[in-house]
Amino acid sequence: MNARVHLLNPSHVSFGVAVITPRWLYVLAAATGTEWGDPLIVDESLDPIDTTTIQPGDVVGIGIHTGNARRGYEVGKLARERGAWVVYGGIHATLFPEEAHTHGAAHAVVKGDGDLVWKQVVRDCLAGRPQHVYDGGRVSGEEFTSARWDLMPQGRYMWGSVQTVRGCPKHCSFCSVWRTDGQEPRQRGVDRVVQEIVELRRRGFRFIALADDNFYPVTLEDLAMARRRSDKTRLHELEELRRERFELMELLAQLPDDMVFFTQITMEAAEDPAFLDAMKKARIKGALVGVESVTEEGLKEVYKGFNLAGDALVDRLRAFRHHGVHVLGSFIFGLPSDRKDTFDATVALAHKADVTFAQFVLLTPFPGTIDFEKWAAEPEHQATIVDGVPVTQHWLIPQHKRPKLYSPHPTMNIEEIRVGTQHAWDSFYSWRRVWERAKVVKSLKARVAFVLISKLYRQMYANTGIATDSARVARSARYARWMGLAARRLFITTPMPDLTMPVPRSEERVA
Ligand code: B12
Ligand code: SF4
Repeated sequence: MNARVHLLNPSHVSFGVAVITPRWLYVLAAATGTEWGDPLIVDESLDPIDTTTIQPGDVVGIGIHTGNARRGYEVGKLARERGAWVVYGGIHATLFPEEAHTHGAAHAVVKGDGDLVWKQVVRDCLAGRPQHVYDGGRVSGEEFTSARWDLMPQGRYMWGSVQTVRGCPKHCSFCSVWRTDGQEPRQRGVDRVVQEIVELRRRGFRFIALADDNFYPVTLEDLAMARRRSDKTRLHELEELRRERFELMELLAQLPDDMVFFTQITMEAAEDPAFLDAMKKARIKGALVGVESVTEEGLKEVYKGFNLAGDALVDRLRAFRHHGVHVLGSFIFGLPSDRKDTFDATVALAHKADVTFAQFVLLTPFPGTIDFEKWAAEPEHQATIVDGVPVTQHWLIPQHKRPKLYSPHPTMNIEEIRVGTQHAWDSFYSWRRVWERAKVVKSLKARVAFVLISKLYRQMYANTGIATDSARVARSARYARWMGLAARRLFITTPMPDLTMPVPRSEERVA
């Protein structure tokens, strides 16, 4: 039998359905080409892999981020035992290529973007001479590969995902994006973005996540600063990036009006009414906004001085809502300046600011970040061993034994922070508050859907993440699985196989 290519998204919990399509699987599937038949795609957040599908001589590509690296290494070793060529890629493999060799039995590791280099990697494996490490680099926006959506299983994902820009000009201390993906935004050609979205709508997807690091890469402040320079080259570059954003939103606005987009954006967009208006017209109805902390001290601690605190923060978040963009506020707990009342104060602010969804995450030193470098350099952390693994490689510790917080806090113990965080989730997603927030939609059916989605979000992201015992995690995964199966019907709609590409207004006029 001919060798096959497998692409595997590892996960230690499987929910049967998933909210957002892991985009890399379908991008790499396209990058594989058809020389070896269509690749076999396995997303373990849906179902665990059946390793008997892997035959000697097959190529198995495994994409890992820090959170699923351990599971990735487990399945990589199983695949190698079955005689396959094992290749790792993704952000974690980019940061630690040697680790994938020592812990994941890799034959090869790809650093950076897989779009252009992957086919060569497959060829080298099949010729029996893979390189130890490949450098896929940062491909330009024009070279991003469009995904093979025809390979997606039916009815398992609620949102399709399309990337419009990579990289972020900011430099938040807890985030690796600006260092791995760069600070120069790599914006993708508008037509190719829209082409993929049209294809997804043809297949019945009306909910699309614009899987960007930051959908607003050029702020009004950036433009003002560039204007003050005597050399206008940078200003013109930024103006062009901004123009393309508006062009994209203008095209999205012409797509069927049942479509809903969601993205990630910095709070500065709230000061740009023209941008928010364009988002509204484009039906970008939701955005994850990294609020992180509600105090100035907290914001300084994460190098996020461009965010606001207190009432000014409430005004900024409300501005999104006034323009019809619902905010998924992302908050971090465990910052040194947090106090016992921070949990309630954060939830109260989220309510006051009309935030529609919220997530409360514990400060985690993710590799590739400034926070991680400082934290891992401290001798006390280097000397801490959990389950035989140095805590500075916390991703290698079995999931249920991982510390919930990685640094001692000046005023609270770890249990207080964990319980406070759990309380914030419970309070924000209580039945009463969720039902209250559900008033943003009109019909009873839509309100019930809103409640279901809120509860599902909480089950998937809170209870499986910060719960302390594995029995509770397993129970939460079961609930999430059940709710997910019920919720997916709300997302997938009638396909529109004949949908055509929208035409830019300027071209319409020329015609
Ligand atoms: C969209 C997104 C999400 C979405 C959707 C996730 C999904 N199901 O796809 C949501 C909002 C749900 C999410 C959640 C989280 N995310 Co997220 N997310 C992203 C984001 C912005 C884009 C990911 C994406 O789709 N990119 C498009 C694809 C095409 O790019 P890619 O995945 O990088 O793949 C390319 C290369 O890496 C490489 N590659 C990838 N895999 C493989 C495999 C092989 C074999 C090869 C050869 C190459 C290869 O080739 C691909 C094409 O070029 C990234 C930022 C980023 N720039 O990656 C963060 C990012 C991946 N997320 C991150 C984090 C921390 C999280 C959360 C833990 C946040 C939280 N605290 O809750 C959760 C974890 C969820 C989970 N359990 O997986 C971090 C990961 C850091 C790390 N060191 O692991 C990132 C990098 C952002 C950051 N702030 O640093 N996320
Ligand atoms: S957290 Fe957001 S704004 Fe900050 S660097 Fe990362 S992607 Fe950019």
